[in-house]
Amino acid sequence: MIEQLKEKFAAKALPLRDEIKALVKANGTHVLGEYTVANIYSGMKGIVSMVTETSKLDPEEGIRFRGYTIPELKEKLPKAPGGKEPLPEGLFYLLLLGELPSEEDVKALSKEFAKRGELPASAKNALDSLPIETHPMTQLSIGLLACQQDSVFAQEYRKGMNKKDYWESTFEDVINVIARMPRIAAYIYRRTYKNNEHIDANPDLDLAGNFAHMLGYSDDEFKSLMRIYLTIHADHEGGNVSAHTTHLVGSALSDAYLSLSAGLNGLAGPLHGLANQEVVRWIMELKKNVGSDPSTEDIRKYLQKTLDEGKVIPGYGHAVLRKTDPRYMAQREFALEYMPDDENFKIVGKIYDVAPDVLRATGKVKNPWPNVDAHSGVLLIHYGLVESDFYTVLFGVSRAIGVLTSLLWDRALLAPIERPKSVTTEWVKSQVTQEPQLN
Ligand code: HAX
Repeated sequence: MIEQLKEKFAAKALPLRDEIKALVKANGTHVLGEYTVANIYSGMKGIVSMVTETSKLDPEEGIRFRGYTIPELKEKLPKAPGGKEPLPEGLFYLLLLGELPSEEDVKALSKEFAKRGELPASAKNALDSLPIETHPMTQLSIGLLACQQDSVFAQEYRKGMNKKDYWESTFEDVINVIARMPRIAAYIYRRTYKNNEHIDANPDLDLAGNFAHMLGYSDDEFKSLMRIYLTIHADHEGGNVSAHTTHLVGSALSDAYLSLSAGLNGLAGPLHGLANQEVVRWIMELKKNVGSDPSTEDIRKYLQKTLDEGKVIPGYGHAVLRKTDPRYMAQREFALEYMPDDENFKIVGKIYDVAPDVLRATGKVKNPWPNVDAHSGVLLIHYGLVESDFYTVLFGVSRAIGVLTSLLWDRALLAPIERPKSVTTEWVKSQVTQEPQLN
């Protein structure tokens, strides 16, 4: 199956390489936009500066994966027998080829991931050598790097491969890394929180089901949660920190292991993926202060206190989105179906009732609505996964699917090394024409 997938990918990606060449030749001077002094001092937001084929984010509507919204994915992607949630293998197929997979395609992918997931001893040894209090995201990055000696791309590059063939060895790396990420993550979870008692993979399960199993959760609902979780966190177009970092590092022809590890280090920041951990810590602090059934007024005061202390409200705001994140809504729907009376879910709902007003009142927050991270933690707690320091690792396992698919497209399209121009403030000042001051 994997050979067929490779052929299908080549049939889609390689002609696009020539198309892009022709597009740039014919339209290379076409102006797409302008940027301002404010743009370069605000994290380059709003500057169109890169191409990502797999997904696109609209500020009002949210993410579309190859043109499909999350509700459409839930309807159209294959599911596990008896399950309602899409399988992340299906999303990988969609991101890779731009077309929906059949049940058979997804089953074959599940098998392939199960076959390729085995970790080298180097990864387990590297993880075992770390102090147990090492943050799970640091462990994830190190565990992945400790597999890097297996990179097919790095080995072929050393032998002197033709640049036209870069994508083929990257294809192997991408499948291998996606297969290994849940195993690295489960290894970290069991060594850190479960007395180093590991659980063997079950090759008959799908990627997310097997992940739940290796973490030590046999509940079918938890498996469903992992399936939707790994699907919706996978991709969010190219400019977010984890995707952009993976792409940037990959542009130096660093292999998939090195590039993703760098991306994961970005995901580990509290303004990005670590926000899911921070949200739960914030909710637990709130409960400690005002009890487990806080009123909306209690919550309003606690939100204000957080802002007054010069901190951010985790799980709220976004650099691009200007509406409630559809990934938040997908998780809310899951909660409404499976755990409507959960105490923490109710608190998340109450925060949603008041936080946007509190944030709007600051007069500066551009998006007062919740993002993906506002919701994920309480779902995990419900099923007993209470170790919040581990939450961003789950995000990382999912994010690998999106950013590595993009890395593969970069290789196929022969994306160049990325090297934006930087300037000094002295230079900016010299460019700004000062109006004569009137006295
Ligand atoms: N709480 C308090 N202040 C906030 C805020 C929030 N949730 N969101 C934005 N602001 C503040 C900014 O810190 C900034 O303040 P200063 O002018 O004093 O620097 C101001 O409002 C304007 O910021 P913005 O333009 O609205 O937002 P940015 O694009 O700069 O930042 C962030 C986007 C997501 C980083 C921001 O909203 C934030 O810090 N949110 C909380 C952390 C979080 O939830 N991160 C996860 C985001 C989604 C994601 O990547 N998931 O992985």
